[in-house]
Amino acid sequence: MSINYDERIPNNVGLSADRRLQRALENWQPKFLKWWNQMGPCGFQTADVYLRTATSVDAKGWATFDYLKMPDYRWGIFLAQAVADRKIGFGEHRGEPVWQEVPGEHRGVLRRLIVTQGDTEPASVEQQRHLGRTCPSLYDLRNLFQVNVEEGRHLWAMVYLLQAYFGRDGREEAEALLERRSGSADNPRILGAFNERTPDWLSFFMFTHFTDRDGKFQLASLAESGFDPLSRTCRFMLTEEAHHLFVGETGIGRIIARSCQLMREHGTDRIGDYGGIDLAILQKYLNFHFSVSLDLFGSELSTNAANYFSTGLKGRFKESDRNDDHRLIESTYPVLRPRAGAIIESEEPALTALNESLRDAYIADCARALVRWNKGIEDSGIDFRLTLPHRGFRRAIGEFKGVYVTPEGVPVSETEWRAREEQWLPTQAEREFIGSLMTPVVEPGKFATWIAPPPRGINHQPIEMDYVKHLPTG
Ligand code: BYC
Ligand code: FE
Ligand code: FE
Repeated sequence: MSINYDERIPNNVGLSADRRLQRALENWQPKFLKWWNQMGPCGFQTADVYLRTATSVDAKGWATFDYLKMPDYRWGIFLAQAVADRKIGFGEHRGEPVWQEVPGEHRGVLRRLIVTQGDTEPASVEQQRHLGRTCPSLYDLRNLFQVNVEEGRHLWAMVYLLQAYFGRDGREEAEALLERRSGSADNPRILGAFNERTPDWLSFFMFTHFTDRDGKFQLASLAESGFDPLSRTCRFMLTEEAHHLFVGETGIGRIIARSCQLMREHGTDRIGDYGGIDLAILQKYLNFHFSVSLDLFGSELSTNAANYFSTGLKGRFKESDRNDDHRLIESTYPVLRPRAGAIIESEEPALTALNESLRDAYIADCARALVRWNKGIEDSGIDFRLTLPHRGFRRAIGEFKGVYVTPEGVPVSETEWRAREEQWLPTQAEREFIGSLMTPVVEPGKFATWIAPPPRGINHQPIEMDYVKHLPTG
């Protein structure tokens, strides 16, 4: 399954054999590049970045690393290897052969799922476009750009499906994906989190940890799809996604390590004067990014979600590892719901509760990372523990929308919640303080005051390698 790099659009889908599709994608390619140049990493398009590029889709050794200017990155179409005789694993069509073409009756719904997924990818690039100028190190700068070019490739992954399988509608959607803008008042991105700002690197690491992790769970669910091209696309995207999650989790871990070091050195937990980030401020950023990412799973009770599943379009996380009937017609699932000033657990039809069960898997994954961070804090002898806020805290979608819940999970009045909001979420002054720490560090091997160096470099290279060369001057 090696990738053909001789073509204008690198691919492993035999693009040259389909002239119509090839023309459609070659027509979209310059529009993508125009978007990348306008909305991609601001100020760094001519820098040489030590990037990995996909060379095959094998489990082992699928990438090469080299210096590249980002607009020269070989964005392309890479599907994971087909599974022979694959069968639909869930829903009404369980046991039937997977679809290689879009079933007519599911066309609209499937297109919508693909568009929603595709929309997040360029959105994140737009959100992160100003971060290069305030990088804490060349190592981190390179990781930012790696994430950015791969999110660009994820857009290609979805645009391929739209162009290949959805005719004129698909072509129109592919154009619209380049037209919406993160945070725009009149043409915003589709999902809430992708219209928030990512103004500083603490936000960036929180985003790659918490919001890219929604990507992991959504892509894994779509990788179960009965529509085989979607499944194969998502399977390969997941291998790229792992790096984004690595950037987020280790980025926050390194901030924590540095904060703990400064706290010990100076015998105080207020380390702002020493160029560090107080763990209490980090907790507030965590509260924000966790809650905004929880909204991405949709409503607790969703007939959309039930339909995606019953029709075989979107499965559950690790569907095939589960020991049940994979149809869920009779099953129930416990869902937390606000009721008359309390939060109660209510057994709901498992089919309509699928968004909530995916959210549960996500929360458990976030909790595992939190244990690792807290272990680091504990090992430094510091008496502070990070926590995940309650799932009802600060929600804008679903059952908890318009309900005021503390991070501990206590429903309170709006007045009380607003009075205490500053204890839970970053204040303007704290955001400005974090902003003030964001002075660029571009000397190879050097790191900003607020973050520890990583234990090792990229691709077995030394930490002090010049991961980005020919930086803009001034
Ligand atoms: N913001 O029935 P419901 C990633 C809408 S991240 C705004 O509960 P459903 C990445 C919803 O669309 C992964 N609107 O929704 C990460 C619906 O609208 P309509 C992205 C929202 O369909 C970092 C209405 O509310 N992939 O890859 O059950 C960097 C009713 O909601 C939100 C996917 O999301 C929100 N947060 O579930 C780069 C997978 N939530 O139809 C990339 C594809 C809901 O009434 N998408 N709404 O107009 C899906 O599976 C589903 O669309 C959702 C929503 C899970 C998002
Ligand atoms: Fe992505
Ligand atoms: Fe990602």
